[in-house]
Amino acid sequence: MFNKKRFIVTPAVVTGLLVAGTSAFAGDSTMLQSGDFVGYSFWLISMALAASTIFFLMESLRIGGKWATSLTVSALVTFIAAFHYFYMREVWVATGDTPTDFRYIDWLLTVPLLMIEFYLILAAITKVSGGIFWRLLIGTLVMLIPGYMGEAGYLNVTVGFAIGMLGWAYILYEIFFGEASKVAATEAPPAVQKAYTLMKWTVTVGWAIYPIGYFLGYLAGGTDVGTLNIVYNLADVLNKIAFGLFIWYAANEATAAKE
Ligand SMILES: *C/C=C(C)/C=C/C=C(C)/C=C/C1=C(C)CCCC1(C)C
Repeated sequence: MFNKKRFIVTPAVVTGLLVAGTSAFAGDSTMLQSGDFVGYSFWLISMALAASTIFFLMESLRIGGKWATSLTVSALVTFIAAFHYFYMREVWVATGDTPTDFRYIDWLLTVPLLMIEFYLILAAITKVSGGIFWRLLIGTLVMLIPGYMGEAGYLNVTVGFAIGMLGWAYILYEIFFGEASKVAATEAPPAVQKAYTLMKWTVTVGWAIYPIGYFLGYLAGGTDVGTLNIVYNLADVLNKIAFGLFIWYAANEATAAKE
C-alpha cells in the first residue's frame, strides 16, 4: 500500500541524518584511528541511534492512533542523540577528551522527552493529569542543571552532585510511588504495566551510571576517560533505544489486544 506520509517523512529524516553525519565527518581532518575502541563505540552508537529513529518513525505511522505520539517522541530522542553523537565522536577523535558540554545539551533535550513518555503511555490508555509531566520535568531540571554547574566549575562539585541526586530521587519517588505509579497499577492493561515497570527500572538502574561516572570522575579522585565514555555510550543504548523499544512493545500489544 502506498503511504504518502511515509513517502515524505522517511526520506526527509534519512537526508537529515546523512547531512549531519557527513558534515561531522568532513568537518575535521582528524579521522577515527584504527584501534580507537572508544571512537568505535561512538560510531556504533551513532548508527544505532540513527537506525532506531527511522524504525520508531515508521512504526509510529504503522501503529498510529493513540500510540503515534509516544513512538514519535521515542524517535525524537534517538534523533537528537544521533546528532549529538556525530559531534561527540568528532570531539573524542580530535581531543581524546570527554565531550561533556555536548552530553549535557543532549541530556537537557532528551531527558525531559523521556519523562514525557511516562505521561504519554498512560495518556494513551486513560485520562491522566498534566501534573505527572510537570513534576517529572522539575525533577529533571533539578537533576541536570546543578550537575552541569558542578562539572563546568560554576558550583562546588559536591554541592552540584548532592542537589542533582535530590532531583533524581524526586523523579524516582514520582514513578515508584506517585500519581503515575497509581494510574499504571490500577488502570493500565498488562502490556502497558510491563512496559511501565521496565521503564521505571531503566530510570533506576540505567540512569545510575551517569551519577556514578560523575562521582568517580570528580569526587573519588578521577577515572579513565576512555572507559567512562564507553560506559556512558552503552548506557545510552539502554536509556534511549531500549527505553523506546519498551514503549513500542506496549503499543504493539495494546493495539493487538483491541483488534
Ligand atoms: C539519554 C540520557 C540520559 C537518560 C541521561 C541521564 C542523566 C542523568 C540521570 C544524570 C544524573 C546526575 C545526577 C543524578 C547527579 C548529578 C550529576 C548528574 C547530572 C550526572
